[in-house]
Amino acid sequence: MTSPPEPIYVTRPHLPPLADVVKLLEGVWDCRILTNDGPLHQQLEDELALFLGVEHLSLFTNGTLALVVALKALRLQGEVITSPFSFIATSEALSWNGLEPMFADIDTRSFGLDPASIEACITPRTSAILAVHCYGFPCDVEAIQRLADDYSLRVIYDAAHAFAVDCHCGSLLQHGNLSILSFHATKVFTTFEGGAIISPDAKTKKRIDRLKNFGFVDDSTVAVNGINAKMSELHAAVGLAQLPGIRAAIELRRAVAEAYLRHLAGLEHLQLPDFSQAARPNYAYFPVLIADGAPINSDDLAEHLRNHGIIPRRYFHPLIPDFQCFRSNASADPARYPEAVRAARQVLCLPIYPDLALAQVERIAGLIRQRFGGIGIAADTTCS
Ligand code: T4K
Repeated sequence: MTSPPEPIYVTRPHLPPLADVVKLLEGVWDCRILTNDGPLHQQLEDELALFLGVEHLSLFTNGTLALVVALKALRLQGEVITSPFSFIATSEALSWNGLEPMFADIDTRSFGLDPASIEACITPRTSAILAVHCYGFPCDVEAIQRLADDYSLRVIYDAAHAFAVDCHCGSLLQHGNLSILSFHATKVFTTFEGGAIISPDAKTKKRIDRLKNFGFVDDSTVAVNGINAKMSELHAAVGLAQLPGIRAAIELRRAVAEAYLRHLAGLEHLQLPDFSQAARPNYAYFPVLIADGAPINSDDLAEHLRNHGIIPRRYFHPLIPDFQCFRSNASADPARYPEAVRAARQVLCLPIYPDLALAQVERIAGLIRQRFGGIGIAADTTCS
């Protein structure tokens, strides 16, 4: 009897050769430095900064703690304008800092915050904008910076999805006061669990490095109420082994994305992602929007694909303000963010990862066409 084929999940980690990790771990076994700014941790910080085209990078246990510490480092108070269309960690990090999320609307091309909606949310209590480069698509960084300058606000980018993305003026991670990355198993670059903060200068990096190490300045001095959010040598080893192959892995992702775009082109009622928004995209996700007038909705399509062993995900449904812990928030009102509501209703993220076979992409696209009821080619429905 033949076993059923493996399901195709929304993502699958791209792992470095195990021998490369083991080689690095042999050094750890020799020197017995397991954590606390060990040699692999230092090496990964240096190599990642170089690779990403940034100057100051601090490694973290995960992206959520990086965000919690980034917000703490900026000494924010009051309200922070943020996106309802994100992973819940974005707003949870605000709550952990005693900050109140104020949900603004997004635009459904970039899936980032709409600057006009941000401006409408500003009150005397607003201290910052926490924007998300959702799916790795750049936010409107120039417009957001103009608002920050006009209203004296700080800007933090949740760039959990935006590893190695360039906008038209270089690394996307250079914008705002701080950016954070996630290196979770489901991300383009992974250390199993991990994350980072990108700082604009050495002084800020020093403060952040203290914050992630209990606030210690030296053995007997704690300068600030910190936390333990350090990355271990084991996780750093995985990152170091993965870095040499990451550009090739992103190229493989590109081939998958282009195959989807080709096979799904012209399908009426289906909005395809626009990767041209970034000068150098990372193809982290492949979100499609199913228009309200379509013969099926995103749940129907997800079910149809699941019946064929394909497991897409509705990132990000429910919206953050729909979760119990944010429902009583003053800005948790769908009338304030209609485009985010629409995106959450219509979105489906299709499987994308470096070793997804192009024949499988063609099969998934064929199943989608089939469920839409044939090949229905329309004149102008793709955005890429
Ligand atoms: N900000 C944003 C905008 C984020 O999206 C995230 C995380 C964060 C901040 C916080 O960063 P971290 O603290 O996580 O570093 C996943 C991830 O857990 C989460 O990291 C990610 N965003 C979010 C968008 O997605 P789930 O609940 O979808 O994960 P899970 O376990 O269902 O995985 C999805 C699929 O991936 C599985 O069906 C199979 C595959 N997979 C997953 C894991 C964990 C594997 O093949 N191997 C694995 O080890 O949340």
